[in-house]
Amino acid sequence: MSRFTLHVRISLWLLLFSLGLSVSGFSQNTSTLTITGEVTTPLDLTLQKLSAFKQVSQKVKDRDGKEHEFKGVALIELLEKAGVTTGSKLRGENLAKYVLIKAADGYEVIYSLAEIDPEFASQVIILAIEKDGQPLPAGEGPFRIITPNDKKPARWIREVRSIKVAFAKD
Ligand SMILES: Nc1nc2c(c(=O)[nH]1)N[C@H]1C(S)=C(S)[C@@H](COP(=O)(O)O)O[C@H]1N2
Ligand SMILES: [Mo]
Repeated sequence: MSRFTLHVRISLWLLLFSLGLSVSGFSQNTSTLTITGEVTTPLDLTLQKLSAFKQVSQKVKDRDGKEHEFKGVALIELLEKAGVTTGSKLRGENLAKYVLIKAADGYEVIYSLAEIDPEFASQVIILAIEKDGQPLPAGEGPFRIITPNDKKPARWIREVRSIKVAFAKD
């Protein structure tokens, strides 16, 4: 093979590789997260919109006992933006509301509103967009819930796509 052909081949590979990278980066950046159900304002959030909210971080240990620092937005802030019954409105029948969180792989978890509201809970549940200073990788992000006080990370749902607020009672 001539040096020229080799050069062309390497350039083509590099081009394809960087195209692949930008396509996967693009799909991460355009992923959206919806907040619907018992809300006054349904939300359609992107990574960019989430970056505009106040950022908080949480240091937690993963299931292997390794410490990580997750950064993102307090879940309560997002629910408040969507007009969910929080704070002084979280009483009476509203205490029977929960949030159902669904991921890209079909995994689902729930939290009751009282578990998320700071007037009840002492922990701050976050919708993380960064881990150890980097955007969450594909398969984990772009959005992941972190619940620092849960002793097991099973509700730290990765690849969150939707959050729906609903009544548990009829
Ligand atoms: N989307 C999604 N999130 C998920 C899971 C899953 O299967 N799908 N598994 C959960 C469980 S059971 C655990 S123990 C943790 C594992 O987190 P890790 O992958 O960071 O170790 O993710 C949680 N989040
Ligand atoms: Mo797990």
